[in-house]
Amino acid sequence: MLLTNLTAATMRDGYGLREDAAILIDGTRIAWVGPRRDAPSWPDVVDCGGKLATPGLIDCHTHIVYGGNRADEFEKRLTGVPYAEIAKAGGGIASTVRATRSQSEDELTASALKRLDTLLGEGITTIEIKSGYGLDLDTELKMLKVARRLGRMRPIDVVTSYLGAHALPPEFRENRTAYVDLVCDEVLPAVASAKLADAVDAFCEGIAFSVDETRRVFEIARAHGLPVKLHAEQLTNLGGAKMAAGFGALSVDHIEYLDQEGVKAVAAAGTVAVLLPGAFYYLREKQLPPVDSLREAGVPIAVATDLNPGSSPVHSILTTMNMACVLFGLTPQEALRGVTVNAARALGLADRGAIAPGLKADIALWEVERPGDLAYPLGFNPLAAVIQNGEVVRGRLA
Ligand code: DI6
Ligand code: FE
Repeated sequence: MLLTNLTAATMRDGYGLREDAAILIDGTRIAWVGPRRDAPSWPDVVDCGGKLATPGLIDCHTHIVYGGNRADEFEKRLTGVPYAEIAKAGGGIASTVRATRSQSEDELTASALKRLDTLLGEGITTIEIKSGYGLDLDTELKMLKVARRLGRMRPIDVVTSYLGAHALPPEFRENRTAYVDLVCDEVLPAVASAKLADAVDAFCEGIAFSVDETRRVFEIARAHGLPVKLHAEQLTNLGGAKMAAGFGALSVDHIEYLDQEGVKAVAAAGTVAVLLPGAFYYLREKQLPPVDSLREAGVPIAVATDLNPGSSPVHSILTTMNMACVLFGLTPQEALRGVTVNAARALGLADRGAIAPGLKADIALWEVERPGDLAYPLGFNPLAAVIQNGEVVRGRLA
């Protein structure tokens, strides 16, 4: 089909704005984009009524598969108990682990679908989903199977990450090394041979895993041909991002405490910096990520919801874009690049994230005048329609 009478934010360069444009979709791919008057003639023409077209949005960091509820911890934190202290006392991630282990695949699927449907309502066409609330072989496999299944149940591409090194499970409290052994010798190889993960992630932090422990996991990931990414420098500066860059990591995520040396390493490796303002907001953090240094070093910046039951129960990519602007000082253009072209790069996906010939026909149409309108209001959703894989899966184009 030929979409005409639209403004296209192609994201090729800045917004890559094309006014009075047309987009030709042939099968599952974009075949052509340019000025309406130069459009090739095509039998199936749709007048889009002046809407804004962007690439389908990409949420490149989420934990939407989980059991249980941690609203009680929110209440505790607001009486002054810190996140790290709740975690040490057996709450936090460990509490979600207990609930996730006790639920069936069907139960986990049902609750995750509600979260996914909320995100889909804001034009997301690709989502990354992590494991990491199982921490044993069966539950990690269960979470990843649920994630894959979600991708078959809705018009969305799901990319999965195995996050075995997320927290130390209670049964290994006295023996950290034995848990890292389990991840390296048993679970990661099983996940890899079942082809359930597209990447390997870890949480490198004082309350989680050290740089040396994380490196062990990454070496096994590399041996299985899986790319790595890292939750790094969220609460302290351990140097995890630099180590991850040494493995050519796809992304380093959070990075509020990343120092200049870390920025240099990440820039040299071509690793994407994924900013997660939802966790910063909920944990009422003060340390800002080094946005100016990342810009100066030319590090691509992505933005994601980090949707999870504890530190970021954020079910909105548009709100997250706004938070990235208000809290971290990104421009609306950087925020939109952060959920399109740079988010695609953070997932290692070269076939999407922009509107250009040859790329996947994943497009969101918005009832807005200009792309800056997407990151500006809070709680207002101007989504008009979504095309995924060349098919209209939501709303109306005209
Ligand atoms: N960092 C995060 O943002 C999530 N995991 C992580 O390592 C939060 C996990 C949680 O609190 O449940
Ligand atoms: Fe996370």
